[in-house]
Amino acid sequence: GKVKKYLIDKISNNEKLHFSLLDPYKINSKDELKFIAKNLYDAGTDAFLIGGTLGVSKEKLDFVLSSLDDYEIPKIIFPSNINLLSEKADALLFLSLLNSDDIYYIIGAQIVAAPIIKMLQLEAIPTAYVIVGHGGTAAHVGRARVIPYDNFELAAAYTLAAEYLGMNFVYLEAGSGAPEPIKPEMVSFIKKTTNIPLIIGGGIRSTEIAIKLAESGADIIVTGNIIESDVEKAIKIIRGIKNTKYKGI
Ligand code: 1GP
Repeated sequence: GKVKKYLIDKISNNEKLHFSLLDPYKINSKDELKFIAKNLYDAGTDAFLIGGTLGVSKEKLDFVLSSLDDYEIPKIIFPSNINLLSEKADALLFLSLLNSDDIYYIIGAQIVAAPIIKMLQLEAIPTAYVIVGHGGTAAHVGRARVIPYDNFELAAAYTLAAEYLGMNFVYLEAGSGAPEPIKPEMVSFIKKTTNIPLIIGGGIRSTEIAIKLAESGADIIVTGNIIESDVEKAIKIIRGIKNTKYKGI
């Protein structure tokens, strides 16, 4: 568990982490990718997360992974299905979509993927995936029974269940491009109930909201769309959360 250790060590050190989500379907050229990746790396992003729900072929995935070889941070696959597996990654979030109505996304895809992951010698990081609010394409495809933005108790119950199931992380997702991110108040409510590290993503477009989420207890902030549309904004988000500590608010 090299990558898991790298992440947990930083979190235990009270550091706030940032994941740069790159969607291979949305990346058009190697030059564009190199420009974005260098900027994010220099700003201090902690890992590249590679994934997307639609249009990701093995070729596109491998193209993105091999273009990131120059950087000394982990390349972690964020799989939407079993087509997102590659030996070129350092690890993958081994996700179970806990609030899916379809058993395939809870344990079906996982049993098909597990022997392949072993064969590829990929590090699998047990992660509960829980979709909140807007949900976006991930909720539609994953048949998620989304948790309303203001149902903090329900989100906390899922998170606690994930902790008792032995997951290492909980990824609370509002959906890529969501009009509203997860509320900082929800994160803070959950943080008071459980100890499990929280990954928060979906619809995070401003430094202010990223900082609020980190102060409320988000351990890892994920940004995707903003990286491709405005890398300068993504850089500000990274720098902003790096100066932030959990305030217990
Ligand atoms: C999606 O949480 C991520 O899975 C990132 O969302 O693209 O809205 O930043 P955005």
